[in-house]
Amino acid sequence: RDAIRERHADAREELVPDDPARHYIGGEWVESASGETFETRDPTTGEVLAEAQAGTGEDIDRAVEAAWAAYDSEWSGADPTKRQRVLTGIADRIEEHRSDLATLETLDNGKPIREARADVALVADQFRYFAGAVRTHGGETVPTDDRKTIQTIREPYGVVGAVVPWNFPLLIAAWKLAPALAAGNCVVLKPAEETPLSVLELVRLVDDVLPDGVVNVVTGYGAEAGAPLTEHPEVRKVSFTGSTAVGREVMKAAAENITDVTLELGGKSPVVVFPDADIEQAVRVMMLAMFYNTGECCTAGTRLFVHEEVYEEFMDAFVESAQGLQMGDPLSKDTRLGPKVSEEQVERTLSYVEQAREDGARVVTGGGQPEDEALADGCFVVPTVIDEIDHDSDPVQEEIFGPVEEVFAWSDYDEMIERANDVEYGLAAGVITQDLSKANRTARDIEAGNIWVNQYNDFPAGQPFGGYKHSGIGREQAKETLDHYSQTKTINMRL
Ligand code: TXE
Repeated sequence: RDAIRERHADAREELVPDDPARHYIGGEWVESASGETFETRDPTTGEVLAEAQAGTGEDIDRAVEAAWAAYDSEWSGADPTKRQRVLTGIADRIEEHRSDLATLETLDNGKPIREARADVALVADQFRYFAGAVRTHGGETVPTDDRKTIQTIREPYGVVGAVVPWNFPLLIAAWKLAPALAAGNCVVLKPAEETPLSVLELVRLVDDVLPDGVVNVVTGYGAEAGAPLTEHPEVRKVSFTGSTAVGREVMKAAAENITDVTLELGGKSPVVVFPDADIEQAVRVMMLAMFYNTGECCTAGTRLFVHEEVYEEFMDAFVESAQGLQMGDPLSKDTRLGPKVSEEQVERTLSYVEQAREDGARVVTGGGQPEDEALADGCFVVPTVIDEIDHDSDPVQEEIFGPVEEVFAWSDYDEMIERANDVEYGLAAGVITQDLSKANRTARDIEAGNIWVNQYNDFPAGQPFGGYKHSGIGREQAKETLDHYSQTKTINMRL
């Protein structure tokens, strides 16, 4: 316990020099108009990492104004080659500082360092991808008679408001910043109150690469800083990742302002294991599908449908693997499962497990916090597997967002598919089988925006990502994303 505390204190001292952290508006580091701050904590030790500015509508107004000023004076006139150079410059800077960025992410969020490193590599690649894509993003000419010419061009919206959550603080910020900037917009971004530090570090690192005001970061709570941004009449495009409940509010506000929205919301994704699956491979895939990022993935494969012929064999191997998962200090490179992001999230996860127990479900393994004294300060929840659970119950229908797998045996394909689709969400799904015809059929039968076959949680830039049903609107991290951050202008010219 002392060794973990000491290691985190050292990393904090090295990487969090600015305390309190400030908003980044118009290229300057400024305090909140209200003078208020809030604490962000290290979920491994419970210690305060830093104070950050508690932003309000006044700070958001200032940031939106700075973003418009940058747009009008400079960024709207930046041709694609300039935007490409800036985005490439950001990617270079991220790669130069990848180790520090990953460590900071692990301190603030609690994710294992090996996963934080993987995130940072994807963050850099996201900027590189859009640096390239921006050179191909144009309009079209429309066939017409020879006395006129009709062409379309893509123009930016101007100022984009982006709100990001705490589970992938830097990566989800990049999913919004890179395409928004590539398409020619300026951005005001609000990180989650649980994890404001890595995005602030990112903008500090690229301060000399980005013209002032092109990216602005205002920290603070959802109601005080998030809502004024997503409701702002001068914000022309809103991009939000978070809970479905807040997504609904964001969309209502967008309706008032007639603003385009990209929403990436919750999930309760099914994974189907067919009887011909290679069991070892199925277990490997499920460890990634369920326990990656401590289960704090909107895509997590939380409802597992295993064919009854292989149910016992699979469960024995899966439970053994779950029990063997290396839980511990996320700064250690051997750790596979870190703490959850906050006490509040621990309570939320465990209350769902408790409800499942009360409803008569079987908790096959886990279901609580670790007994290991060394982890007593942290927000840890042990890997949990539940079966014999009612598919209509809340713990199955709602997003738990922790390391909790719910397993169902199936024998009839149509019944299984009906159940797999019987939730409000439709973000992702997995299929594990040796038979590609079955994989293809299941991929088509499941209502979800992203299907992985014989793998899971693979996110190369260029692959569209987004949800069906209540999981969201729009697609991120792909070429079509540039369309979501720009609008079509048609020019019909008589010659
Ligand atoms: O989410 P919120 P919370 C799910 C997951 C989790 C649950 C609650 O199930 O357990 O949501 O987490 C900002 N206007 N996901 O409470 O509140 C907020 O400050 C504008 C899934 O953290 O949705 C933060 O920056 N913004 C998800 C962001 O929204 C508002 C990831 C997300 O917070 C706001 C996170 C408002 N009225 C949680 N209220 C995923 N899809 O990956 C809050 N915010």
